[in-house]
Amino acid sequence: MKIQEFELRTILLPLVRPFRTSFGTQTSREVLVVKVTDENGNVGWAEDVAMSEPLYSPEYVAGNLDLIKRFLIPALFERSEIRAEDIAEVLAPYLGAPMAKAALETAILDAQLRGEKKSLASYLGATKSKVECGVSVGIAPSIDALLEEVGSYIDAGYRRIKLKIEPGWDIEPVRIVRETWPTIPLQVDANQAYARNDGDHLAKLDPYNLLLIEQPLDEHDILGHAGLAKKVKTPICLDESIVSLRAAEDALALEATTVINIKPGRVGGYLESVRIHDLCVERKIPVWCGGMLETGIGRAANLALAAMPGFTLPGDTSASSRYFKVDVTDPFVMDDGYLDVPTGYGIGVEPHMDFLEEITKSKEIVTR
Ligand code: OSB
Ligand code: MG
Repeated sequence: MKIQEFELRTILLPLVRPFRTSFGTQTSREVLVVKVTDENGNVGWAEDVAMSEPLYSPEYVAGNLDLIKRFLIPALFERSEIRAEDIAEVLAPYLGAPMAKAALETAILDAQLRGEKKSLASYLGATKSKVECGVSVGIAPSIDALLEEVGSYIDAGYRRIKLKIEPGWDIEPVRIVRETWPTIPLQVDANQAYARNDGDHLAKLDPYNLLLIEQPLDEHDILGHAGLAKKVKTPICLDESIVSLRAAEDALALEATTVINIKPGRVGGYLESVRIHDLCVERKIPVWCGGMLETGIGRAANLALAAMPGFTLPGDTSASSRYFKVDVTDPFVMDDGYLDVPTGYGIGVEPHMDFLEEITKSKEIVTR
């Protein structure tokens, strides 16, 4: 396709409840939304999953907006014709920024697929029409508040609970949630909050039949995770550390992880996500789709990915109502613990423009 223009928009959406993790508390979601238009008028949408501040990863909204305008879009405009499959290579000279690159690649892929009248799910090789939903539960103000929140999700039909943990909020909340719901699939996410010598402490989670412990140590500490995996019986699952296919290969070779969380933004896009999925299928490593508090735009694409056959564990693919009172697209509504995979062309959803305009903080158009 020949790209005509990009529209770069930042929006701000309040969360239905504060989301506290070991890296901070989010009360709203600021999102950089990318819209691309090609010479034939095909439009593609994507969201950059970077957050307002560089707390989960080095990327952040204002930084990515600058990077995209200053370097990435000019590199794309140098090509007269481009396909989504070329984007990663064209942008590779500019280091890092997988979330910014993923947003551009996904918007272009959406426009390309709409032009070809094909859904993202079929393009990726999805085999499921609906996916099982898990939910990520923030660090609560009290045990009572935690039980109330988890109970509301279980009543809503969620099929897997993930508790955010940090030192001081770990063994006890897990013990009580496990005692209250003895059979619910349960896992924890530490977002790098522990140290190499916390192995004995984290082993105290072993009696509670957890599916996995997500990212206990620093994202760069692959050897530390390998050491921890020998001390702790609960499977280790890396999130922040898996920034590419190569990082996944290294972590598996070093036995630092036995489950992998794939987030398209974190690995540079859906095409790299498919490569990691394929590696995991070949190695019989269970995979699940992570979340970044996406709006309906990112959620639609994640559901297409999570419908691939290797995604054997429920993901952080929750319903719109878990995050927002009003979503930017038609809301994703859970039915019996599942969300339907969109079947329309491209990502299969479109933002509601009136609402999008209402929550827009800034908007600019970059033309060739
Ligand atoms: O570590 O998985 C994470 C949200 C923002 C940043 C990092 C993470 C998360 C979540 C929520 O756990 C996942 C979701 O429901 O989108
Ligand atoms: Mg995580």
